[in-house]
Amino acid sequence: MCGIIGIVGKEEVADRLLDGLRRLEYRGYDSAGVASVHDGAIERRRAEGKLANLAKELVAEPLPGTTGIAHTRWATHGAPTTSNAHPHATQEVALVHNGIIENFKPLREELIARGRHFDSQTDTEVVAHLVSELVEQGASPQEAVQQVLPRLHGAFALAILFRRHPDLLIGARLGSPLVVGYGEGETYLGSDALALAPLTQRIAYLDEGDWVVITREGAQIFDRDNVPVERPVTLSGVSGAMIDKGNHRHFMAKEIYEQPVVVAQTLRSYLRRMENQVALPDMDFDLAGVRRITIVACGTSYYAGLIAKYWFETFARVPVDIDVASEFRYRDPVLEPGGLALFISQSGETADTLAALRHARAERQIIAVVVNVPTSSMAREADLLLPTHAGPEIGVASTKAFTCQLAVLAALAANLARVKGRLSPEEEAEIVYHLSEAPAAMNDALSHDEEIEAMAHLIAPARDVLYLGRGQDYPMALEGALKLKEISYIHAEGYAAGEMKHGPIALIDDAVPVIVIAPSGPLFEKTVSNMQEVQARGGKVVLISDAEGIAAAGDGCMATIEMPRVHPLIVPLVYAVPVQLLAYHVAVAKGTDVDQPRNLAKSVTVE
Ligand code: HGA
Repeated sequence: MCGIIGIVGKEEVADRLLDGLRRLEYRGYDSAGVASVHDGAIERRRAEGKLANLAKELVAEPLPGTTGIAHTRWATHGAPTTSNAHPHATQEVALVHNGIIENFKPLREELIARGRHFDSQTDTEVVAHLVSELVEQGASPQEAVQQVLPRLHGAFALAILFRRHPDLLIGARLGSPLVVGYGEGETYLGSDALALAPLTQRIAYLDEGDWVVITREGAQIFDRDNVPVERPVTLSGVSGAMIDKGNHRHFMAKEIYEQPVVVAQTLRSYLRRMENQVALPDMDFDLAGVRRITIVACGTSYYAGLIAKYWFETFARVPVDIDVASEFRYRDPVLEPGGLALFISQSGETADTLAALRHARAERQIIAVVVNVPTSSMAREADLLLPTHAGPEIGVASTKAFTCQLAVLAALAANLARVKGRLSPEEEAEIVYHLSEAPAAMNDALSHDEEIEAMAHLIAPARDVLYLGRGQDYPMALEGALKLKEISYIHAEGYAAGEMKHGPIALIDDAVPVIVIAPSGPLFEKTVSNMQEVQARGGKVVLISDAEGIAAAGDGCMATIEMPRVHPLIVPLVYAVPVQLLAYHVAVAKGTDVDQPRNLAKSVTVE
């Protein structure tokens, strides 16, 4: 969601700000804008829609200046128009914001009553006016920001530019992420280290409530009580090279294809092949003492959690509660002190999940996180950090992060089972063996890409699509429906196969394709019975199964997709591939914007 970058530089900054926005565009593409101070005045360029529009604007009217801020927007308050695009500015200040100012209405009314005029419908603009008012009354930038921050409720990462202080920016964060980058005679602000990668690798992560004054010479950081503090400077290790699509048409396709490699990479840190054991990073709590697990996540990560619930319960016999993060803390969950709360997020910044994590911390839970960004807020606040090694995921629809999360969760479940005395060395060796087989089986799944592409026209015209699965294939059905919705805009629902007769079967007719996920195994026949109930009502089925399953139940299906026969533990890793490819090819057939689907953005840093 909204990406921020700011530079106090030695040289002109417009091109570098634009380059930074290119790295942040996955976070939002409703509009983009830049501002700088030049010749004693604030200058701005803003454009609705994708970054390319701003780039054109900057060619038509270049933006001079060596200090500047920039923003790519995912709108929360106010339509995605140019007037609502950041930076928001008065004559004295310009600022960019990621987050939501929840009390913006009373603040806006108060400011209007004092005669201030608003140009946008955003929540953000109040901050510009509050800071500007004080500066106009003679406050220094530091004094103004210090007085305004406590008045803001909600979440923010801010970068603020001052007309009369062309060599300084102020940043602040509460809830939303913000980093400081240290260059040679230049200093930067950014939503993440990736945005700053070509400029510097030397990064300090601001803590909750911190604010910072940056100049060319460096940064002075203050905590929420305005006490000067030091935050460690780390080397980000993020590549400065622009992430590209390789030979693929879309990032999503590239990321689907990367899965065998990144899953193998992830598994390497969790499996000791020689010892036939799973291995977790060191932890300073007693995993064997965990009696209950609470999993909290959003979207695709939540479905990874739902699959893991089956594993934790089956292998370790530990009961699992699971909830979407946006509901979790508002239902006042009963959490016994000492329980393990497990949070799953690609970015590690998902606002709902982060808020849930802090709630669980306050309820004295042990905090474990599965994240793809090991420097993220969640990673820094965890007792146990379980990183995935998927590499940057740029496609808005999550693919490789999901399968890497599954790999880590499988290892965690096996480890828990071992320390609980529920897994013999032979059983553990078997798990290690099957997990190690997953990348090759995923490669095999990818080899069906062309067949899946060829059947996309069967799904593309549909208005509604159902996905069915049982057991751990049920969350996969949910994930399949989510993928299709996200990128093809076709309404899709995932259902537990056996639940369909309790309602959704009423939807079945020959215009509603039904995707059935049914690998051979103990649940196969039951799922196939549900599939036949669909077919008996004229429903058109696409069956995803292995050769044996297709031989047994493929007749009468509109299409079949054959997967390799694999151990149940790795079925979700393997079956994720056809589910993703099907959504991808349907979206391509429909001509939608696969990597930047409408209304969505990645790294959801607002609640
Ligand atoms: N509330 C601001 C910023 C939006 C944001 O951070 N989205 O992730 C706006 O609507 O412009």
